[in-house]
Amino acid sequence: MSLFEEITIQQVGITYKQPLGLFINNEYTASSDGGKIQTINPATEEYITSFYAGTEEDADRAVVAAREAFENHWRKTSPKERGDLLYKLANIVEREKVLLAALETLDSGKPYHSNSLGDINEVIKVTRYFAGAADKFNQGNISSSNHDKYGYSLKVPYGVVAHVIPWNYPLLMACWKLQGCLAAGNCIVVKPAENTSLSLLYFAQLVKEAGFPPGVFNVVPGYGPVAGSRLALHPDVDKIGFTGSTAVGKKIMSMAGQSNLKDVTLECGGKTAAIVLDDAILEDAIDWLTLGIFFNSGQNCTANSRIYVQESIFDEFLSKFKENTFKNWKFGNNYDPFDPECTMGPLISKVQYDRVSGYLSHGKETEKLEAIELGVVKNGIGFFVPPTIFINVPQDSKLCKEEIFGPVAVISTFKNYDEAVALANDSDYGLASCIFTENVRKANQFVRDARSGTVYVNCSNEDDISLPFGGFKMSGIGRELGYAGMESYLQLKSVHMNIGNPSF
Ligand code: TXE
Repeated sequence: MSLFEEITIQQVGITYKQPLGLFINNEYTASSDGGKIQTINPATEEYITSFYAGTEEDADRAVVAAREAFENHWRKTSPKERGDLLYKLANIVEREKVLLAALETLDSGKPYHSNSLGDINEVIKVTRYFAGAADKFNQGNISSSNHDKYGYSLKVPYGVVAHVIPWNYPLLMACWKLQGCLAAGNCIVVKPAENTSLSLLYFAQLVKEAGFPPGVFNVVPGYGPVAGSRLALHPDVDKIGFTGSTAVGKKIMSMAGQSNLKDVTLECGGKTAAIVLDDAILEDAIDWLTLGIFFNSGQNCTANSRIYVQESIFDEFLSKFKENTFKNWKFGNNYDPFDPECTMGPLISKVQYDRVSGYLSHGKETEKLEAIELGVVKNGIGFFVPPTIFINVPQDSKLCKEEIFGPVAVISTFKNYDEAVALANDSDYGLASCIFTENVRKANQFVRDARSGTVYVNCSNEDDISLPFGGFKMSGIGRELGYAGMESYLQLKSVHMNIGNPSF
């Protein structure tokens, strides 16, 4: 029962030891029943390795470790101590950047140069951001009490916080949550996605190296309905943070309610609409929009998968959109995500490949929509899907309503601003919206009209970790990043300090 395996990633010339065990109390350990999950390279379909899958008992073990660490010492640490540890962690991640990025590419198929390195750079950035935030975003208020009383509110950590992570940004989505949560003073049990656990397992030993004490940071990889559900139902978990599908987000919320009414932060799916008005600078808009739908092969919760273009500029838009896609979005030589030319990798798994292919055939065959493929997949190995657009799609089409989570956009027209806003807001989701226009009044009006947690004006899928991120409607509850990324992991305690009357 080996807890490590030597893996070579030839493309970056690195051989390293991959941890395969759960990480509890700063040690790697086998799962209670010895069960493992196989992981494969989605670009080649080759087997990489197998890691231990946490059971309910293992999740319980991790929660006990986290609780003990919280009560015995972590809750007594100062914000500065936590910030210092996060700064150390950021430096260690920087040292390991090439390996971590290569690992993401191997395990998830992300293009190494244009995508994975960026993910790890952002992990470093977000770690430093919350290191600095540790002693700043947690201040309470003093109330205007009477002379005999001193009333104030404190922001305190929850205690034990569980996190359930998706596979589209394996380490980055984890760090969006974990760093703010640690900075706030909580202890953590995190479950990565089944198909992308390697990077977080490797990262765990870096957390230990930075000096985080045993039990503060625990990783329990495993299946959602087993380890994930146990964490959501656990009576001693105080809060759960989740990113994934809306269907599972609903289950997490319901499990939180069924058990101990733990608090939840949910970041669920999206169906971002982008409006292109006739005065937009088309080349710029199209650069953003192809990035917004094809980056990470469309596996983004904010992917601008619905594009509404003002009727009068539709033909020009379409021809420039096609040209831009052919030029910028490529599988690279030999369909190798490590190739410097590769900007588009495979989908994460056979399951996702089948799901996205199902939408493509539904659009083409069942709804008889006009589809245009803007790339060719030739080799038949790996879960590659060509960038595809559907033209003039009716608003009630499944392609307009459901999150496809692949490189697939619907492009339709509108006559005027009011119609465009009605179309954009016509969704169960409300994660993000975009508008492209040179008219500042229209842009400002859209910022007010859009029913979404984020509004992009003349951009799309823009990264900014200093701004809160989260959804309206069925896209979720709560916020990550920015001041909210720490506030989400703090709760308010009000204090009535009687310094006047010795008795009532
Ligand atoms: O997600 P799941 P899947 C959307 C996207 C995609 C669809 C399905 O539309 O096509 O979801 O992807 C854990 N209790 N997003 O099936 O199942 C699971 O182990 C507790 C959007 O992979 O939601 C994994 O760790 N946990 C999204 C995590 O939930 C459970 C990112 C996400 O998996 C569980 C990913 C359960 N019963 C997918 N079942 C985004 N918002 O960015 C599963 N999990």
